[in-house]
Amino acid sequence: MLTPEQIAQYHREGFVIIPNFMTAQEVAAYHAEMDRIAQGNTLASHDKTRMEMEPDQPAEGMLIRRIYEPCTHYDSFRALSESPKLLDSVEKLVGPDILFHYSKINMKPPRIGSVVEWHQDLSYYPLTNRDSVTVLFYLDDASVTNGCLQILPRRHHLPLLTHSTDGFFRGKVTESVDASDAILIEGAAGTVIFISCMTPHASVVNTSNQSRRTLILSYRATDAFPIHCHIMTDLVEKHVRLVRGQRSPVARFTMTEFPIPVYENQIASLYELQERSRKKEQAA
Ligand SMILES: O=C(O)CCC(=O)C(=O)O
Repeated sequence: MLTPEQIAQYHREGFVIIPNFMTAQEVAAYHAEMDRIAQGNTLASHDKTRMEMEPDQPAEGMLIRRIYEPCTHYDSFRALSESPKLLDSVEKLVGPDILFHYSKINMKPPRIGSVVEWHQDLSYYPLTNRDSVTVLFYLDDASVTNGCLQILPRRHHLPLLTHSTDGFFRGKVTESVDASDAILIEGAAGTVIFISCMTPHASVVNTSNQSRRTLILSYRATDAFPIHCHIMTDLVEKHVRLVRGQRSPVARFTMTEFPIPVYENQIASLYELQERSRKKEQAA
């Protein structure tokens, strides 16, 4: 359960860090589950509906970049998404009526783990209001060398930064970012970080020999309705479920306008979108 000071920090800074949210035993159980999920998948042959592989490895390489929607597909992660301990904290941030929105595991394997450039989560999933929180668990000790999270504090009340060029969504902030006050969040496995959906965040490549896995869940108030953005909304919304309180008969609007993410080609993951954007910038 978050303390009043932690809740105040979230609203003031746009994030709050809680060490030791998970026990070492819980972390170990999630490691075993991830090993089970990963088994038998290679770059050449993997279940594309369940995971994305690191692209820079041999065909028989087994390094996974992202596991999709663990809280939909696997019981232990689903149980976490509905656990009273976690929902009690989420309730303090978005109110008593809560929808589970989506989940993912970013694997950032040793020596290869991909970069994540600055972005704000709401740019991907526009909603009628900002009562949406990203819950990021460190499942490994995270440091500067294995690509811990970086955050820009106190930006969450400002308008959305630009994430498009030439009218197309690039999956990352495309205007120049003043990162002089960026906070690098090192932390032990079991730490959780609650992040406003409007807080810009990023992480660098993993240059170490240690993996850096993050489990990310997103929740929103039931009166934060999705603004329909083509097939992307349908794909994500099928994972949405009521986890506490009541569904809302009204949508609450707190913004008068919001940019729609328009994809240049087919829908792509954050990694692919950002990679394409970097290639485009290099070619220009
Ligand atoms: O795992 C990370 O480093 C953060 C990733 C992230 O922000 C995302 O997947 O939206």
